[in-house]
Amino acid sequence: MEKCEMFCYQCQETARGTGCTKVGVCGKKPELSGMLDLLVYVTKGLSCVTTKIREEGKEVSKDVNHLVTVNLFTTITNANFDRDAIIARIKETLAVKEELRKQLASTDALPAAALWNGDESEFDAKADSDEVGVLATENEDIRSLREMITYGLKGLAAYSKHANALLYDNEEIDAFLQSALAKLLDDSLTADDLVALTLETGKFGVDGMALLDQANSGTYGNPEITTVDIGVRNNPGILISGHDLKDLEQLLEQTKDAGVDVYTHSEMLAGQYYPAFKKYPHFAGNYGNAWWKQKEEFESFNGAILMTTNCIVPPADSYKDRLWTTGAAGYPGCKHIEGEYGEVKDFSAIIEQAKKCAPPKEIETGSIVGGFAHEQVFALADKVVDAVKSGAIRKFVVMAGCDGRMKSRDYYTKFAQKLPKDVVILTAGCAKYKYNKLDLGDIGGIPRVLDAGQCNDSYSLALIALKLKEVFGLDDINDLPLAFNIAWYEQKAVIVLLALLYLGVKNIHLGPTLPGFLSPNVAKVLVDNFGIAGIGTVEDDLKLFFGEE
Ligand code: SF4
Ligand code: SF3
Repeated sequence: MEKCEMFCYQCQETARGTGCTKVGVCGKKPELSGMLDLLVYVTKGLSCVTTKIREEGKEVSKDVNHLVTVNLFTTITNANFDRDAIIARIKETLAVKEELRKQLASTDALPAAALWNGDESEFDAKADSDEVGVLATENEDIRSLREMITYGLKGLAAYSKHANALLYDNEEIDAFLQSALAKLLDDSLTADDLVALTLETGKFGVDGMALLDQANSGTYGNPEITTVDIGVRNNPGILISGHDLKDLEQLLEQTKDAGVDVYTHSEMLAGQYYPAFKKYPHFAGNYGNAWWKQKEEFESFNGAILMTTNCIVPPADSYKDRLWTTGAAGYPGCKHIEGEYGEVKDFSAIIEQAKKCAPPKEIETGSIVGGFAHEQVFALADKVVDAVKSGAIRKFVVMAGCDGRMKSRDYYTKFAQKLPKDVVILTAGCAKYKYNKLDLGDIGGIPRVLDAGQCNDSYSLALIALKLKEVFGLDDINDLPLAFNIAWYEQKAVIVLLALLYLGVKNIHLGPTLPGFLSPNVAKVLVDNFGIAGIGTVEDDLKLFFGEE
């Protein structure tokens, strides 16, 4: 293959559906893309060393586990555009790896990535070499499987990182994550081995989401039905986006007497559903929509904005000085707030800036309802089961996942609008913004859009499905009156998908386009074994799912 300036096909918006080769559709430039590839490479190298350390019966510290998860999270689409921050992570990773290598009784059989070391002046050349990056694997099918697993592991790392921030750790998940990264450098593994590793990744995806679910609900209580205001108040505000609830907690605590209101954006909407945050009177509603509307919504918000994770859209100069990052997120020229797990982050500078800002401009009024995570739905189980038994609810459709810029995503709005009135949508993730303001009504008091929360709360949807299976005495989850029409964008959706496949869910429809990283042969494996399919027209799909025109 001809050498391109960069190569990335990890997200749904990849150029031409095949790969960004000159510049990312997301705004990622080649010099950043190469450094992110190198960060993945050295993280795989470190993981070979840690896996060997475990094999020799020695322990790997939590700090090293956290380094791996934060590194992978940093490389997720739209998480971090700051090349200097990536270079710092590569240096730290190499230093930690070199130190750990000394613990090994033998370094025989370690792959090149585990043996390579270099200083910053060598990073660009290394990133540009044939050994680093997606195209380092020549065989198209092996590359496809390796990358699908890598993306799943990035999603798993993101969820683990959020749990870790709440001081929940699971050594088994970290050990798997690192051993899987190491296996991706092992040329002796066949396509069949990698298919098996894909499913194993799905198993740990379930475990990772379970860990985060425990961390979130153990720390902040179980999400509950909540009506969320989508209008504005009169005070200056801080808008918090991304997925990190620990950051939300600290921001709410530090702003309680500051005279500024805190609003959620995009995926942080789910923070509104947790009991622990309801005690803050200055916790205002949700402002705006999904991540890709940032340019207009961050402009009109007027106040300070805190990005705790992806998805960052390269900011306009008009509000760049109001955009702050923390955790794995970063953007060059935007101020970054540091803080290790267990430490209190200092948000005082954001708060001081916010105080001087104008209040947000109203862009919407009214409210939306959410908070239908597993415990809340279980509390309503009798009502739901009665509605299914009486035929008032004919079917559920899982429409979880991500939102994105592509016009073709209008499909999801139209699909939701045209759904038969006796169908209920189960959702999680920012995909919901395509239909959560359509006023789809309720069925005997059960809203027709049941929002469990963030993309990681897709775990709740799986638990709800398993509960329904038990209540209805079914042997197979696929016998439920349940269809899957999932939207995807970045790598957290990949781990959610692999988790669902591991749980035995068949016939998932994935859109708006199938992943560019699936080679024809790997796509065929998914179609033949799991019934994975793309989307068609709204009319055809309604007919397919519900037998209706
Ligand atoms: Fe392209 Fe997506 Fe990669 Fe960005 S993350 S470079 S849009 S494939
Ligand atoms: Fe959304 Fe980025 Fe994936 Fe968390 S915020 S679902 S796209």
